[in-house]
Amino acid sequence: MSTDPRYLAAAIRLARRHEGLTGTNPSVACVLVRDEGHGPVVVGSGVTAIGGRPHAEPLAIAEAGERARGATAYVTLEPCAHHGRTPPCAETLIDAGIARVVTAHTDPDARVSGRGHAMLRAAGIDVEAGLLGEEAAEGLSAYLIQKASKRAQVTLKLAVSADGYIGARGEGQVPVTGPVARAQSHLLRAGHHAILVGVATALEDDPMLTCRLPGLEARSPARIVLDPGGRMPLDAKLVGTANRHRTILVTGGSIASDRRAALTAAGCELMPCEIANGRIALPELLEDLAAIGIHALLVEGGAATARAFLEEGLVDRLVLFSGDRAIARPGAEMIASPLDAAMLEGFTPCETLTLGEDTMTRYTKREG
Ligand code: AOF
Ligand code: ZN
Repeated sequence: MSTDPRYLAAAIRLARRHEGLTGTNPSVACVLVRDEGHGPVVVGSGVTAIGGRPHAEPLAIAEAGERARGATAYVTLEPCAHHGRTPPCAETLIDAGIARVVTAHTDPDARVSGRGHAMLRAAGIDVEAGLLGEEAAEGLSAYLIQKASKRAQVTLKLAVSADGYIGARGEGQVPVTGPVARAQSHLLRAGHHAILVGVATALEDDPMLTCRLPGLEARSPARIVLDPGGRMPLDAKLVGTANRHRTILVTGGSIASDRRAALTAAGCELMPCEIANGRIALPELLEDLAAIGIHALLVEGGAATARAFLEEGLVDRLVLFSGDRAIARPGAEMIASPLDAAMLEGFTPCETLTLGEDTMTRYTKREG
C-alpha cells in the first residue's frame, strides 16, 4: 500500500502549527522522505516560518542536507514558481535533487497556479497533485477564501450550556464550560488574525480578548469591536490595553471629534464602515479586513453579532463548545443560543473533542 497519504497527512498536521501566524501567506508544510534501503524515513521537514518567510520547502531541504537528493517531497500546497522575497520553491526542490513531489492543493496565487507543478515536471520530476486535497483545503481555507473572494474567513465560536443558553443578561461572563474547554478556546484565538465582538458584549463583559495560555501570550490576535453608534467606553479594558494589543473599532463614522481623539490617543484604530439598516454592513467589513491583511477572523459574540453573521450566511467555520451543566436560574434573563437546529443543518461536522466535562465540535459550511 502506498505510504503517500500517511506522509502527506503528516505534512497537513504540521502546517496547522503556524496557522494564523504567517501573515498573508498560507501556512504550508513540506515533509521529505527517502528510502535508504530500509524502508522510507523522514529526512527533513519544514513549515512556513512565522511572519510568512522562509517558505516550507527550503526549511525542509536545509534540514535534510544531502539526504534530500532522491527524496520524495510531500507538500500541502503547490510549490511556488515566482521570484518573490525568496527564490521559487519549485527551483529549490529541483536544485536539491528531489526525485518526486506529492502535493495536496494547487496554489490559487496567479503567479504560481499550475506553474509550480509545470516547472517540476519540466525538470523531469515525477509529480502527483491533488492527493488529500479536501483535508489540506481545511487548513488553507482562510488563504483560499481570501484569494477567491477577497474577504476574510469567518469562524464563529459559540459556548452553549446543556440547557441551550450562552449567558444571562446583565451578569457579564457566565462560565458555560470548564477550564479545559476554556484553554482550548484560547488556543483557537492564537490561530486567528483577529477576534471580533459586538459593542454590547464589550459593554457587558468588559473582556480582554487576548490569548492567556502560558507561553502563548504573544500570539494574541488583534481585537475588533463592532461599534456602529460609537458607544465604546474610554475606561473599557479593550481601550486601556490598545497600546499593547491592536484594537480596531468599526464605527459608522459619526463619532464626536473629542471621543475620536481620546480613542485614538489610547491606541485604538477607528475603521469607518458602511451602515445598512443601522447595522455594520458585514460583507463590506470582511472585504475591508482582508485588505488590511486580516484573513482569519474569529467571531466570539454576543448573540446578536453571532446571529447577524449566521443569518447573512457569512460563517465559514463553526466551533461549538457544549457545556455539560445547565446554567438557567430563576429570576435571571437567560440568553438563548443564536444557533437553531435549522442553522446547524447548514454545517458539516468534521471533528469532536472531549475537553474535560465538555465537548468541542468543529463544523465547516455545507457547500451547495
Ligand atoms: C510555497 N511554500 O511555504 C508558502 C507558499 O510574498 P512571497 O514571496 O512569500 O510569496 C507569497 C506566496 O507564496 C503566497 O501567495 C503563496 O502563493 C506562496 N506561499 N509557497 O511554495 C510556502 N507559504
Ligand atoms: Zn515558495
